[in-house]
Amino acid sequence: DRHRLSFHSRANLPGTSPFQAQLCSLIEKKQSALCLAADVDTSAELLQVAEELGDVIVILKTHADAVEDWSKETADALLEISKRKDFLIFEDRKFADIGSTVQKQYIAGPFKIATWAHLTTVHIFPGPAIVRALEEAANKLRNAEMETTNGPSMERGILLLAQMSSEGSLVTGECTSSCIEAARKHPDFVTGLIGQSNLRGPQDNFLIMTPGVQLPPDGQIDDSKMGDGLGQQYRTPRKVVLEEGCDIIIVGRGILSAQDRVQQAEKYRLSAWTAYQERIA
Ligand code: 6AU
Repeated sequence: DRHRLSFHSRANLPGTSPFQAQLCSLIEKKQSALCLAADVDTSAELLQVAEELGDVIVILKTHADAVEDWSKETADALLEISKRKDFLIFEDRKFADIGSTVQKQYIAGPFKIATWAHLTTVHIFPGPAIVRALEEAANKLRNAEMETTNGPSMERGILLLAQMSSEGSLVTGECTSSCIEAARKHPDFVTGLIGQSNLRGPQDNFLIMTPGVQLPPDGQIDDSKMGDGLGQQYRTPRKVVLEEGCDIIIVGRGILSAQDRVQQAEKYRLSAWTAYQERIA
């Protein structure tokens, strides 16, 4: 099964898309399968955590619509840091509308997500056309970039929400299997799934990215009852990477609420990396 293969081997498998391969290689290079959920309130804080933690992570996840002073300058500055520190930007937009509407929300509006985000999240419940619509929009943008500049400005892909970390989630069953089906049908655009377990079949190359991850407080081993009181449920990096076979951990408050964020991010990076090495050994 592919979750026993190294990211390096997976990058070189025949069915792996160029973007998936790039991400796998970046993970190997930085020895990090850590995505930071940069859930902060202002642009200044966002750019500060990007500078601070950029070396330790492979992906920085944003909620642009929760940043009170988001602007084009924020996006430009974040892109500059992402190039310098070598990480991808992931806007966690959770698109969930008809194709024509999500095209506009992706390309235009106040955020112009497609112009600065390498990855964004998408719900499958409006039906599979949502994937086709966003892929078409991304391709159009890519073609326009090819015509006006020397080449495309960035790789673009989506992550389908196949399972959620929150208690009582209805993203299960048919939703989960439709996401897997869409990922197989659009291997160049569906970079991965947001999930809580290894949803790959033996031939699948998409990545599994997993939120709801936290290390238990010092001295405490039992992680079975960790949550935030608002539905979020947490499991440890070791559990999701080694036991569940997930690829990338997504961590927000576990890192952001620490006194020393760099040291804490390093703890999460190492914990996930050690579990990954054990998994492929
Ligand atoms: O580590 P936390 O709990 O502080 O933050 C988790 C982050 C948040 C959520 O919006 C997001 O992960 N998230 C998602 C994503 C990434 O789409 C899906 C999910 O099922 N659960 C979840 O928490 O920014």
